[in-house]
Amino acid sequence: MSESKSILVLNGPNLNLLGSREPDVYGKVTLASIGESLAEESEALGFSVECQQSNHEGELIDRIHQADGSHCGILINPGAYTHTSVAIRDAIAAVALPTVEVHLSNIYRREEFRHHSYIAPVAVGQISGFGADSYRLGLYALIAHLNSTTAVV
Ligand code: CA2
Repeated sequence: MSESKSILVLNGPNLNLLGSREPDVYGKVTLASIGESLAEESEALGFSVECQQSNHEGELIDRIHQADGSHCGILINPGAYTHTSVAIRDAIAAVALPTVEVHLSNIYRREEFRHHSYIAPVAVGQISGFGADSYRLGLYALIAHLNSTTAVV
């Protein structure tokens, strides 16, 4: 693991609308409040988080590249790019930072086009279907992974 104990939390398209639209599908919690909870929980575990969101594929890729050297892992909800973006998958593979994929909804209970993730094969794991708790569970899983892979010197 790199020296940094900072985790990049990256959110893809339309997730800025969380809490204001389609609460039956995505819940009533806002992205800002998810970020605040993650900041508190990560601090208790000796880590920090930097939360970002973009509606643009290239910008998400730039942020993944920039994470290399400044963050030790990535928690990502790629939104609809989960099902379409070879480019985001390649960026994650290229930086080789441990990455956990999260989804608010259970993508396997929804339309068939959501059943395939381009990201899952380059992620440590995936958590899907627990609403805002998916982020919390994903954060714990990522930190457990980072702690277990830290070299003892
Ligand atoms: O369940 C998830 O977290 C998703 O990544 C959400 C994406 C969807 O395309 C994926 O299949 C599963 C959609 C994000 C849209 O977010 C909105 C939030 C509030 C209102 C409208 C959209």
